[in-house]
Amino acid sequence: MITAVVGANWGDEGKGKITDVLAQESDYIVRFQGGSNAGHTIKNEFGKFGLHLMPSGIFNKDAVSVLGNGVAVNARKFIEELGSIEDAGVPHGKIIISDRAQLVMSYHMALDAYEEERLAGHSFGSTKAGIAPCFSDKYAKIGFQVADLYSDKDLLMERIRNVCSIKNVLLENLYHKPQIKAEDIYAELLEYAELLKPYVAHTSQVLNDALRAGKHILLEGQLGALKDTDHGIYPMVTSSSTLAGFGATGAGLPPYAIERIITVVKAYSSAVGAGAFVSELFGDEADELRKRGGDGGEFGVTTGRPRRVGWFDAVATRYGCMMQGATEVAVTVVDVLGYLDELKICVGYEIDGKVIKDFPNTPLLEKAKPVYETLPGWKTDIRGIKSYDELPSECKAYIERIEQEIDVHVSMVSNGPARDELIIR
Ligand code: 2SA
Ligand code: MG
Repeated sequence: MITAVVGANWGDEGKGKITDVLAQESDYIVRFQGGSNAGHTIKNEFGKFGLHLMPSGIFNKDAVSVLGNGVAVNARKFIEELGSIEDAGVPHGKIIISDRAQLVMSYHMALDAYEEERLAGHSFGSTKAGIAPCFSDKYAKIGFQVADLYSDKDLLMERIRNVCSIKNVLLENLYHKPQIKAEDIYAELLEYAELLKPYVAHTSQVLNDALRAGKHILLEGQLGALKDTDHGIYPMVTSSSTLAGFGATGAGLPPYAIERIITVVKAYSSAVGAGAFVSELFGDEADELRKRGGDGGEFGVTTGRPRRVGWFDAVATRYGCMMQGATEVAVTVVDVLGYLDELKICVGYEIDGKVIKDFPNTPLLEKAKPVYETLPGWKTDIRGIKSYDELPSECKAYIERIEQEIDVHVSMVSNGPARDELIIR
């Protein structure tokens, strides 16, 4: 059977932790989209890790970690990350990378940074990990799949020269930056061929065989529904689908086999990068929440930049859960909110004098003002609590109000960063 762990919000919901917990009972843990733009924080007996490309299941030595065909693979980052995990003494399991995954090239990262620089005050706030240029090239059919690393030199050179002629027009005329040379790109591909060789596999075949053999497969999503290319706050989105439905494509598995879609919902809102954020907080209130949030503050795991924070947005989250096809919800970082006298929940958007409950398209979203409901705080530290019934009544009321708004059963409540700080309801 297949389980997916995905995000309902703007990313950084705590999917890494939930994946790490579920990975203990999984045979395969698969990343199916995104690339090293992701930052998944995990705290376990080996230490605290900020994973980017590596599936969060790497800590189960009996499971296979898979980078599926839907992933943008940065070979150098992959080796670097693996090295840091090995240096920490983690006895990890086998890792395989799809021969159909796209390669992130050095010019993708450069072009991502140049474009953000060119857009200046109007930039997307990308992670500069080369994600948008890499996925654009994939769909423009000028990208390189991992399998291409082991193909005939003449064929490869022809494609490289084509890429150079396209990219160099941009580099020279738009960005006024150094051009790329075919020999350098070839050398880069040779380097990646060497680095990735031990890991390359026909992963969709491996996964389908595993599925037929009754193995447990866990699909690990990156970012959240609101950063999905189609259904998110376009164009302030990422360049691959963040939805569980895409898990079938990005891993090469049958869609009907995804039985459980655990959608991770953050107990307050956070986002990085540009884009409308209706329930955003500013000033001291925001600083306080940012400082107390996450595990050591709400700062980007990849870029280190401060995250924008705000009240729980029920309109956006209900939509996020719907787009994910959530079968159950895990609410995370609830412990962080224990300092507040009262909490607000955004239960509607006011647009041009009318209150709506269904998440609108981007031009309308830009005009939306939050409609809040206020709930009492619980004013106590809930870390260490092991059962749902033992939570303070105000905390349960907050969770149950969220549940009512999103209309999906809350099956897990995370009350701390560690693996065992998870209440199963
Ligand atoms: P990109 O780099 O092309 O995918 O950026 C496009 C938008 O997607 C957002 N984005 C993210 N949002 C939250 N978390 C992300 N990962 C890191 C983390 C981010 C970091 O976990 O902290 O370190 O800053 C992530 N990656 C991409 C991005 O902000 C753009 O809005
Ligand atoms: Mg993250």
